[in-house]
Amino acid sequence: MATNTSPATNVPTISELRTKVRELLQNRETEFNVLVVGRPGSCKSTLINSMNMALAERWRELAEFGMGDSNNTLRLDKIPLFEDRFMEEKVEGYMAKVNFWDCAGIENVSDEAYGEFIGLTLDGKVPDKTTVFASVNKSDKQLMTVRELREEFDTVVEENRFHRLLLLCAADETVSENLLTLIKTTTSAHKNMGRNIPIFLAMSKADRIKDDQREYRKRKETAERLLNLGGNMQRSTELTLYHVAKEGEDGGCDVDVYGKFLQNEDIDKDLLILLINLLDPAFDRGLAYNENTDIEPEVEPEPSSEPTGLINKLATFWWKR
Ligand SMILES: Nc1nc2c(ncn2[C@@H]2O[C@H](COP(=O)(O)OP(=O)(O)OP(=O)(O)O)[C@@H](O)[C@H]2O)c(=O)[nH]1
Ligand SMILES: [Mg+2]
Repeated sequence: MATNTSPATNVPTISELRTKVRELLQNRETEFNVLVVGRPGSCKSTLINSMNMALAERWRELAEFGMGDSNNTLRLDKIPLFEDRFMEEKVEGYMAKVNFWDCAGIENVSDEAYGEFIGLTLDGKVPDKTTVFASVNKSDKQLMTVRELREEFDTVVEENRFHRLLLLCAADETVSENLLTLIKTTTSAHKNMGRNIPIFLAMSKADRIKDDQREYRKRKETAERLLNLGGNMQRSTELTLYHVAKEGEDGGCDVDVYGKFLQNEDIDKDLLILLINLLDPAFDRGLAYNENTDIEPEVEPEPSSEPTGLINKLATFWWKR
């Protein structure tokens, strides 16, 4: 009997990916919170709307996103996916307990006030709809101290604790080294009540990388090194999301007569794979409380098996069950 060795046959179809997401969600009992951070314009809000599209198969502007360069997100905004909050409708088969939190874009800063704010957010102490800059800045010239921030945000709301952090970097921009270093330190166990919150990296606007692949590779490697993700294909990816081409830009996604995006299977597949990786229970290990908060910041939860590439890893994971 012929054995099928073609790697292509191992690539799951979109409906298999959706089924896998459903399965992973059914196994989760509590809210699953993902904090989406990155510089202004790194596609945080677009990612949240696109993720909803990949599952709900309908375009909804759940997160306020910039069609021009306006519409910057200013707040920390909790966005439940698979739920249309305007029509109070849930997408059947999905548990409406996955929240992607849209955060205001943070410039390439190294100020500890920003690190502390993100840390307090990850601990579930910063309420939904908090205005980020007004909270971190005391005045035009002065940032809040760590102590002042801790006093301001001193109460944990259990369902607002975070399980993953997703960092976005625009593929066509210089890596924000200060910001990435700050985030890496902030998510480490010694900063978060002993919890070690797994970081995922996505290089956004991948469609813009055509002629300068080499430069792009270097940028991605820099980001992975700063976040200690080198070679971990399950936690580092690149994405093109639902967007309208800017003037002078090629491509862009198809829209209907009302200007709403039409489904794009390539975009949806990449997002579903990212979500499956985010939901992988192997990454929950770091979230247990660790009394020893002197734990080395470098100690990180790793996936259960050796990743061999995103699709392959997923396919292996997929067919094994
Ligand atoms: N070329 C390209 N542009 C994109 C893509 N995804 C989003 N954009 C555009 O990038 C711009 C910024 O997107 P947003 O999602 O608002 O970025 P953000 O990170 O939420 O920005 P802030 O809220 O200001 O921090 C918008 O004009 C999007 O249309 C993509 O995949 N490719
Ligand atoms: Mg935004």
